[in-house]
Amino acid sequence: AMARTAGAASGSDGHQVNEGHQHHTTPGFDAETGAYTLAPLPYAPAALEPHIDAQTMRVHHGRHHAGYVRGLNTALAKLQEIRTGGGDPSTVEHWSRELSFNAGGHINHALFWTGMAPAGNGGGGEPDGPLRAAIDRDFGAFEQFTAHFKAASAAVEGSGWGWLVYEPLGGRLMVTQMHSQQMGLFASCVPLLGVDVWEHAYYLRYQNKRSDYITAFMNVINWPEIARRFAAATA
Ligand code: MN3
Repeated sequence: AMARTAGAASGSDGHQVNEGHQHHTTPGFDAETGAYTLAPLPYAPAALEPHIDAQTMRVHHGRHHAGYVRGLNTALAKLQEIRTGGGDPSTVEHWSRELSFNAGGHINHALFWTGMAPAGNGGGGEPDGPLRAAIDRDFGAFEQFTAHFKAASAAVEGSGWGWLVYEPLGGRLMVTQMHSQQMGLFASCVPLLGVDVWEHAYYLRYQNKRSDYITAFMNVINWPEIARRFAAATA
């Protein structure tokens, strides 16, 4: 069995709760088996139409995200084999790279699905409360944040993500780019809102029009969930 998270327990809403960790509304780990898991989508695959189409959601979640979960569990198993003398120590670098890429892929997507909700039914609009105040303080205005987030995400070279993150040293929000599934985020930053700009996230409906996809994505952002993540990060 793989290493378990200390203090893991099941929350009253049935979601995984890791005490001391912040993403308690983000399922994707089974404390019973110690394995990372592909949680079901929190809504029907067609629920984000017309902004994100059902076929993209099915393939993206059921094949791409599932692949990262498999890769993450495989990397952990291989590294444990090496620790216990059954594997080849010269492959630690390879499996460490696999761990980084697939753990990134799993966690990014777990945050991505729960960071969205159907437009007009939990998704879209604008944040309020402390998150809104922090956005206004750190970006000047919500509209300026939106323009910055969309531009940064559209301009990611190749495959990657755009993120709104909380940086705890300075206590501020930042927008940053991630390349692949893990490269470019700095240590200690807490990811709050991510948009997947790998082609598999949008190509079926939007082809090469990544900016149109990002504009549509803004209509399905689950701001109450992003505000919960911000509250947890700043607690
Ligand atoms: Mn993806």
